[in-house]
Amino acid sequence: MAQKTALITGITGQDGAVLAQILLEKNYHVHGMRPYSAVPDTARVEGLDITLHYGDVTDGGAILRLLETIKPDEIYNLAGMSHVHVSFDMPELTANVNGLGPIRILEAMRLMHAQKEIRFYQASSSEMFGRAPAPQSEQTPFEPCSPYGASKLYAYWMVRQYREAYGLHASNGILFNHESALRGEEFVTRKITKAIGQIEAGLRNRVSLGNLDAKRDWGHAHDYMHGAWAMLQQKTPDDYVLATGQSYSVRDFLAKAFAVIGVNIIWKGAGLNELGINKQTGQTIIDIDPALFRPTEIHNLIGDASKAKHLLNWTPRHSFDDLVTEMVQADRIVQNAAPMKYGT
Ligand code: G4F
Repeated sequence: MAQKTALITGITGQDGAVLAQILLEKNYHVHGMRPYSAVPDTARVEGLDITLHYGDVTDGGAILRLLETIKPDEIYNLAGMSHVHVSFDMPELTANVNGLGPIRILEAMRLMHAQKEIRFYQASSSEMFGRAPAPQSEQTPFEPCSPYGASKLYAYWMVRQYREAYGLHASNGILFNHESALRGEEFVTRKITKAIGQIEAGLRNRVSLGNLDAKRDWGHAHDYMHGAWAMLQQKTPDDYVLATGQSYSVRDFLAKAFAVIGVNIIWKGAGLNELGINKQTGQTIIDIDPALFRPTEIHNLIGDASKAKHLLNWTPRHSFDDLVTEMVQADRIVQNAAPMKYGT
């Protein structure tokens, strides 16, 4: 079979790096688009046999030139302003990058459609469900409650629009939270596992967090990027939820993660005065910072991935326990000899 060419936008992030590894294993020629950054941002893809290009989803001309040059078979749009809390501070930028960015790619594809059929994957998000009651599936009406969720929802509908109006092979992957040792440190799971490694090594005393009772359906990035690839192998484009079907609170994640290094937590106090105490030593290891609460919050996400299971034969391989253990172990300073990797 001829070697396929893929373009990944947002290649320097967790998902981009994981997907690049999966595609290389499948013998793809992998191109990555990354925005200019004054500080080094390619650590996650260091050593991979890929071609990097400067480009940005806010620059339509750059995208069109790139597509004309590399003529990809598949495009995975993983570029985005991905931090939900930050989207409240930068709603316009969030709309431009997350909402309009995919349209710039779809427009370029539309211009090239006569020359070449390109398949397109859009990183849609469970954040689009917002306040909709769990469990959430492709049939659940969306009710976003953040600028991030609203921006992703606009892009979701535009992907469907281009699919229906112009016959583009464009699919939405509605992915619930997915994590790994490559997760950015600004997201709660990695923030916790990184802090645990530092607390264990005596480099800090505690970690400050926001809402401990929010529940998320946390899966492993490797499983989810494999699902993204599977979506583009289908003859017909479509929209799919990827999720584990189980949800845990931030508090549950903390308990499991600290248990990996043998620490049990006792909770004392309530609300903003709540503290997590190390049962063995009596030291405070968790406190609450009101600045980390969001103006509006999703309380519970649980995905129903039956459609992906049925049509893509997709099923998550990693359990919640596997995920938490892998992330904590990767961030241990005391006993961690292995370099960061996403797991298998
Ligand atoms: O890790 P988070 O920041 O992820 P969030 O907001 O669920 O979004 C992630 O998943 C989405 C898929 O549903 C993606 F679309 C999105 O790009 C991103 O990858 O926060 C998870 C929960 C929230 O309820 C938050 O309020 O953790 C709570 N939380 C509590 N303390 C915290 C903190 N979140 C962060 N980031 N930092 C804290 O200190």
